[in-house]
Amino acid sequence: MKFGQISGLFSFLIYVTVNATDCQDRWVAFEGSCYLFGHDLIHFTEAEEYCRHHSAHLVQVETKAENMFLRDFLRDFKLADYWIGMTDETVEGVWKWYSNNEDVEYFDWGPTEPQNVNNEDCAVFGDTLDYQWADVKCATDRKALCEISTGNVDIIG
Ligand SMILES: [Ca+2]
Ligand SMILES: [Ca+2]
Ligand SMILES: [Ca+2]
Repeated sequence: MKFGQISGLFSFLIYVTVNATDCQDRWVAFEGSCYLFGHDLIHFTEAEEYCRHHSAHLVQVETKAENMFLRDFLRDFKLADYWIGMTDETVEGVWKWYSNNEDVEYFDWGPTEPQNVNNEDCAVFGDTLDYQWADVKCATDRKALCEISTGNVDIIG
């Protein structure tokens, strides 16, 4: 393990300790939700399956506060693009949460996003956009970012 990884892990452990609430190991807490940052680069539907395997869904970003928390967290680790659990595959430009088909109401698109280049119907926190959002093709490889709200935490034990 390289020094950068060790110091990153150390920061992570401090972070988790300070914010420890009801989340399981490896999950990060913020305002009633727990988040899991996946390691593998996988397609959108595979990422959602990964989250469901953990009794969660791909992240749903409902508020500016939640968005800023996640962007700050991703920025500290500078890892990769992370899937957001929404799609406009049914009606172009109309974004719905993948898990419940409800309208997405808060957005934080990067400066030139979304462009729907060659039909981009999924979305990520963009590593090259300071973790603002970009639409991308669903069948591309990004990392999963799972969320479970505390209202659901009791079913994962
Ligand atoms: Ca949320
Ligand atoms: Ca689109
Ligand atoms: Ca795009």
